Amino acid sequence: MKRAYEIIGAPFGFAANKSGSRTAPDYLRENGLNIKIRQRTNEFWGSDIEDFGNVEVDSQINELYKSEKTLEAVKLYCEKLNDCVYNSYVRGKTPIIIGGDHSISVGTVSAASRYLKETNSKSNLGLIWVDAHADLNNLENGNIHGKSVAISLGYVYQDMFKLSNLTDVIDTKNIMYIGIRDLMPNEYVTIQNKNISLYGMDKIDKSGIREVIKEIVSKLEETTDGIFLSFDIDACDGGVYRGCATPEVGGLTAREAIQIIDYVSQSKKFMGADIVEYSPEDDTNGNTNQLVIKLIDTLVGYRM
Ligand code: 5AB
Ligand code: MN
Ligand code: MN
Ligand code: MN
Repeated sequence: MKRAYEIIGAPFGFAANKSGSRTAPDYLRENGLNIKIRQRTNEFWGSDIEDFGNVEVDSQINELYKSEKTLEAVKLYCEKLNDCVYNSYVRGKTPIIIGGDHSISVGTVSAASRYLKETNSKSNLGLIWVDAHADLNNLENGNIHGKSVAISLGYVYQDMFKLSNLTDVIDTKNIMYIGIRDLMPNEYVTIQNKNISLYGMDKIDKSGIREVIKEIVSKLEETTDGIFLSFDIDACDGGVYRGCATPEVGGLTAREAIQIIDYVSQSKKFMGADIVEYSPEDDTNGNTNQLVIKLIDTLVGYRM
């Protein structure tokens, strides 16, 4: 399917235990992204692609962080990102957002939902969350990048978020988790109580990734109006791909990750994706850089 992709950098890294992901968008542009995307996709593979540039962390957001108001910083940044991604949809683009830590998905997921609401009168967004973690922590303490899904659902920080368009943007029945292998007890309880679909590594071991992703996409194609993919690099095997804040051994292989992206991005309901948590400074052997470039190439239609 031919699409007009728009790459949007989201260099926000204040919400993780380590802030290495803040440099990822610019680092990737200088290390593999530009040349590959321009040459392969534009001229040969037929899809259009443009680099929008970054949604910058401005001085006001920086100040909030410095005065220990990280949650306020996340909110302000995600409001900015929401507007940018929403406008990308209005221009007819398929946005591909490069994080930043996973808190930026509060901005991207809400933007996809907002666009669906405005075009279909209701928002019935499907969300595929590929991650070692569920990011569903609903406790007030702890790193905010571990709570993005909880914020999108309106399960935490309601005082702060309820008047914004960032929260209450997705239904639990439309969330599909892939690759999860490190759940907190409160996340486990929420997943059980709300009956959220979870395809952990054990399921992938048993059925194979092709079956898993086919099942997920066909369910969401039937029941939702659009599919957004949120891909945390720590979903991939942390024994091999060390370039993120929280590497976890026993995750996806490169081929499994590529297959997920390849399959999802060919769905007619695919609305775009974010790729988050890549941390160049933790990527001492460059493996993760190569993987991320490959994943972005796959997203924008470079196929083998
Ligand atoms: B990520 C953990 N649940 O809250 C926590 O990388 C990990 O966006 C969060 O998935 C990881 O600290 C957040 C143990
Ligand atoms: Mn995550
Ligand atoms: Mn994670
Ligand atoms: Mn992570």
